[in-house]
Amino acid sequence: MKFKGIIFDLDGVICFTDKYHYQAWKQMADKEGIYFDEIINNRLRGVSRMASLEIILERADKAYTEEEKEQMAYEKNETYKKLLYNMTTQDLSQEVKDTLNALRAKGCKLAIGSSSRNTKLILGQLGLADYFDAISDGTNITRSKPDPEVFLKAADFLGLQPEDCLVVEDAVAGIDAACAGGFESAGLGEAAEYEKCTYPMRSFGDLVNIG
Ligand code: B16
Ligand code: MG
Repeated sequence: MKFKGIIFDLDGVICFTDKYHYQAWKQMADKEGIYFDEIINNRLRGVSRMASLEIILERADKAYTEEEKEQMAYEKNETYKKLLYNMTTQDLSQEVKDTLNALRAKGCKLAIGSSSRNTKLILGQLGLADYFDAISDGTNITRSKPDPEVFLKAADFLGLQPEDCLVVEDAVAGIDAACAGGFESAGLGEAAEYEKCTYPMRSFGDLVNIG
């Protein structure tokens, strides 16, 4: 493996919290009478909470104050957290578990690079609270993907340079962030179709064959 470190996005890569984000945003949008569907939801992948709200509000027929927006984002997050509490170690797939362990056995340092402010809660639910060598998430950044800040911090926390780290992402915004930071990337789902992705993958387990 040519990489000394691997930085994993969380939602859409390690686990599938996207369905909970959708349900929680949908509840908020329905309450406000704002049209929201799965296609709009796809645009929220990797995007921060407030930036996600702005995308949803593109379909609103009234303007909201900053205070109202804060309240809406707060309510969405309360709904989302209730859904997260139902997650268990069963929500971590055997493929992800085995691949992480195999990469670690090859000597790679493993980090999380997620936009989510709920990263530690999610990792705890999955039984991964103490697994990673570093965690860079929504709580330690000021600029969200496609800005590279979350990955640059992750590399820094690992004590590595971007060129020595591989970023694993499911979102186009995340691949753009990796590129902007000078990282090579491995992509799943829509990220695998994106021309800026260095290593398109069909499945998480493909990681062991890279480099
Ligand atoms: P939170 P990732 C991202 O996670 C999600 O893909 C995105 O939909 C969400 O808005 C963002 O986290 C912020 O999440 O509201 O929990 O702070 O893909 O970067 O792991
Ligand atoms: Mg993601």
